[in-house]
Amino acid sequence: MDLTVLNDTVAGAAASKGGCSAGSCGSTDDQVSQLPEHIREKVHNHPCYSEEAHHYFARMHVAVAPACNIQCHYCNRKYDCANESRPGVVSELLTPDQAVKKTMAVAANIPQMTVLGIAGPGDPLANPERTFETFRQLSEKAPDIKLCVSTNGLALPDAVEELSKHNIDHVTITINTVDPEIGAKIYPWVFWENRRIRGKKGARILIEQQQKGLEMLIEKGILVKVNSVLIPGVNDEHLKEVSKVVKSKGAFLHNVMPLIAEAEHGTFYGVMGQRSPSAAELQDLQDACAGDMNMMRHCRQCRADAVGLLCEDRGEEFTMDKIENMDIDYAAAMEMRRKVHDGIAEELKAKEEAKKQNVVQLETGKHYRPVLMAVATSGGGMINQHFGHAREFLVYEASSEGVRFISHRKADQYCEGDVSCGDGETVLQRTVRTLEGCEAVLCSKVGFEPWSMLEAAGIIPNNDYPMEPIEEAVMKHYQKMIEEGLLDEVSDEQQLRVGD
Ligand code: CLF
Ligand code: SF4
Repeated sequence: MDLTVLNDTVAGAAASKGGCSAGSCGSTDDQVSQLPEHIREKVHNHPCYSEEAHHYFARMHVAVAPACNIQCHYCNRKYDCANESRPGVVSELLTPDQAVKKTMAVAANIPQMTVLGIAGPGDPLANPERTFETFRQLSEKAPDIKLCVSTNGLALPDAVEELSKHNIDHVTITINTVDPEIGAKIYPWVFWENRRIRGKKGARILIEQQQKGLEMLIEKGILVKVNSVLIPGVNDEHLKEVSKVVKSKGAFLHNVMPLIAEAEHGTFYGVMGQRSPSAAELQDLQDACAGDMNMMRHCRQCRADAVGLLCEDRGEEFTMDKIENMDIDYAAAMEMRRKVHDGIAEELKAKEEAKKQNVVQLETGKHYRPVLMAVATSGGGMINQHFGHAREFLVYEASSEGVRFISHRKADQYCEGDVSCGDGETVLQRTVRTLEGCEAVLCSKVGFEPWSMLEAAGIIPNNDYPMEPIEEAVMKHYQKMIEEGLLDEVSDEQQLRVGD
């Protein structure tokens, strides 16, 4: 048992509680706190279903499902299912027994791990024996872990009854279209009733099964998240319609993910030169869909054997050879897990209270243009990472309406050496380019060289808010920019909420 994990977590919780008590900003991300109690109870510690939870709680995947029953043009079957993972990643395939052992080992060593998902490497429901055997054993042996599954939906209607028996209250369906014409451009075939069915006919079957499965899950009271892959020129305009349809049927959250199409992955789209969307195109579409639906913006397109917080992957620590040598006392681990979860719950409650109490108006009462800021964090909802250590930056928008999370942007660790990326660009140059559009980057520390390069690119580095809650720091910095006369006034009517 790794006691340092618990100590770090509890210490982190206490530290951030102290920081939080000073107040919070006008966060606009109140999706979870505004939910009905019964749904809130289900999502409060699910890192994918709650943006807030993803700073504190971890998930893990077990790769038990190798087969698939459809073909997507963005998938190469040598790799993990690209409906929920980055293409080009290969996971260690496990038997159900190995998967259960691995889950117990991770739960004992990472008490923040609350969710076990099956998301590949193929389609979990095209491998029902392996998937359900894993769920059956885990619902008996580790009842405190939430079970979650992600599917393309073709076999979903036949699996709903079995899913409902295993305490699974979260299902993700990847729905890229509700129109068979568009479907035929994404899915060359589906394998249905022992035959390969191509084109529009196959796409129609898939769409009908997805919609039927969605309705059946809602009927059973199971929470449904819909994933959609944004494919420019194929389903980009159409995804607004998809959002409307799935919301009307009761889906709770929509996760629009960018297509990743690289020729070296050997996918149809990659080879044909189909382009991926830009960060701005993705954000525009997410904003357009947000009028109809709760949008997920913090998805990391995890691998089918991912372990840890969404922003990290600790899979290397839990390979089967390492697990075989671990001595796991699950009863003791359960006790520790409970303590850690209680500590996090207390911290989140304190944060929520502070948010309610510290809504302050700016003296000026004026309205300024929104600003994008990047943040370096290693979790816990704090500004707690050195610029050079960041493997990703979270991007927030500050405006008169408050602070909202926009997206994450991947980076390489500059501190490992500013070597060339192979295309004449250094790691640091590439990181600065990744932050395009942001006007500030908040981190716990930043070195001289990146400081100058960021400034030259019009991105102001800042290390004034170490160990402060992210949203509070972003709003403070926005206020500072206003005071320094850096922002244009948009109107004098709106008020700005700000924490102290
Ligand atoms: Fe896994 Fe998916 Fe469950 Fe989450 S992932 S099965 S819902 S526990 Fe989450 Fe990863 Fe995005 Fe998936 S960040 S790829 S949405
Ligand atoms: Fe690949 Fe997943 Fe599509 Fe199957 S459902 S073809 S594994 S991306």
